[in-house]
Amino acid sequence: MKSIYFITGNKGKFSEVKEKLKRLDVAVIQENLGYPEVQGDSLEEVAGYGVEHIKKRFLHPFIIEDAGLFVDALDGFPGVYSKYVFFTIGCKGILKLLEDKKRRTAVFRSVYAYSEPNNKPLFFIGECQGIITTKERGEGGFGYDPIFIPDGETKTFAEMNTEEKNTFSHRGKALDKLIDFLKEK
Ligand code: ITT
Repeated sequence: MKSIYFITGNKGKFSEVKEKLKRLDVAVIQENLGYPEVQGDSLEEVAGYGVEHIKKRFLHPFIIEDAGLFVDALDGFPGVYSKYVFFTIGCKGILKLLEDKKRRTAVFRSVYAYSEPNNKPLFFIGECQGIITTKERGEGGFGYDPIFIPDGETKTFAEMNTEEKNTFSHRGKALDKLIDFLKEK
């Protein structure tokens, strides 16, 4: 069985990836090495810096992922700042910022970077459009899941199980592209 390292400190992300890769003959191993998340203009830029940093210390093929929530009425905020904003103002803070806003559309974006020694990283991108709720709903998932409903659904991501969330989510879509690539390898 092939194995791949996923460098992440986020358990929620890791379970989603494990769930998805279990159908493929690939074992995914979590490594919480930590890497600096530089403040870039795009998720690709942030992931690209992460890859260069990890490559110097880790000599196996690996993946990292950078994700964020981009809210239209807030001009794309929190976007590349999603982690910091989550740990400071959280879901409640985002709801507060949107209190008087009719426009509640948002998009989750996910970028995977696949890296192997001596090669440039490859990027796989996924998006999920949806709306921001007016209240937090659901106990599952992580991060902004309790305030996000994907288009065409009534449940928030936090009200879905991992498999269900993966069928809609930005991470699930980006991961499908990564899986297609890994199958060919
Ligand atoms: P890494 O160790 O993999 O970098 P992280 O927690 O730092 O994990 P990111 O920087 O990629 O994750 O994501 C930024 C934040 O965006 C994250 O802390 C969550 O609050 C939020 N987020 C990302 N993906 C999400 C998802 O699928 N559902 C809800 N919130 C999400």
